[in-house]
Amino acid sequence: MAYISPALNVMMAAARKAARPLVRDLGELENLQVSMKGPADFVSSADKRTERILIEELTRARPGYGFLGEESGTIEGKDKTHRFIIDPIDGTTNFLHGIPHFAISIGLEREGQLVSALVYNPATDEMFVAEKGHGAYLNSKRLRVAARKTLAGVLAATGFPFLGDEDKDFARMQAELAAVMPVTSGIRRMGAASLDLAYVAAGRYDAFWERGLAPWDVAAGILLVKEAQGVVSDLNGGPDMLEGGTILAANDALHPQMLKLIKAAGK
Ligand code: 2AM
Ligand code: CA
Repeated sequence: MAYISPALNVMMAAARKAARPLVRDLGELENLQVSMKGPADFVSSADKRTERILIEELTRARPGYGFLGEESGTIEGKDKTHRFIIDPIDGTTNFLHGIPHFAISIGLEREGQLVSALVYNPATDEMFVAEKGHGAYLNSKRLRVAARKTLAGVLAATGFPFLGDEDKDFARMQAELAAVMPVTSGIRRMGAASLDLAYVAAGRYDAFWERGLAPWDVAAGILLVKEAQGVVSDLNGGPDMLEGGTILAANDALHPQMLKLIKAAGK
């Protein structure tokens, strides 16, 4: 069984509560796809509502903890040693299109270190959790990154640069795809970084890399991968993947191989 700390228990309860209306919304969005009004406003309000419920529930159980949320930004708490990092709907574009691949992501930092993590996909009811020093779990099954050691069989995941990013990012992405595609068995681009990292932790993907991410996209996923015995770094191979915007996650054998490929492509 998973070791679930009291804090993680609180995070799981908050995520389940915030997820309930999202499941209803998903059904509604499937209908809105064919309406003229379009679902964009609907999604923006779902995003805000989800973050509000999460903050309310977490604050009730842990008054004083600070927050960094995609919608609310930084909320200072009285307790300066704890901070929740929240993405209310990661994979917003999927949600908007009625595609059941999105997640609530919550990471908890204690003195600047990630100690508890949750990535929950309400549409599939897959709850990925990790506790520093106690492993990563999917529902209550212990997770371990894939064992594959050579690039040939690798299924890698990535994300594309966002609209508005400069041309050089697109050129670099194309170069990276051109480098990775021929030497691996495939690339996926599913559009929710938190789930990409959870899938690496679960051994579904062998590797994941992306640029231009925010802390709330990756906070929980970083701990999930580490606790599943994976290796996570930024795309320079350094430790700045939470704030620095770039990330590479894989097992210890593949991580240096992927890093070398991606770095060489970016030159
Ligand atoms: P979102 O769905 O919460 O926006 C897709 O490549 C990943 O990038 C998703 O996790 C998505 O999160 C995130 N993303 C999309 N636009 C972003 C932006 N402007 N800044 C940071 N992350 C972004
Ligand atoms: Ca996000």
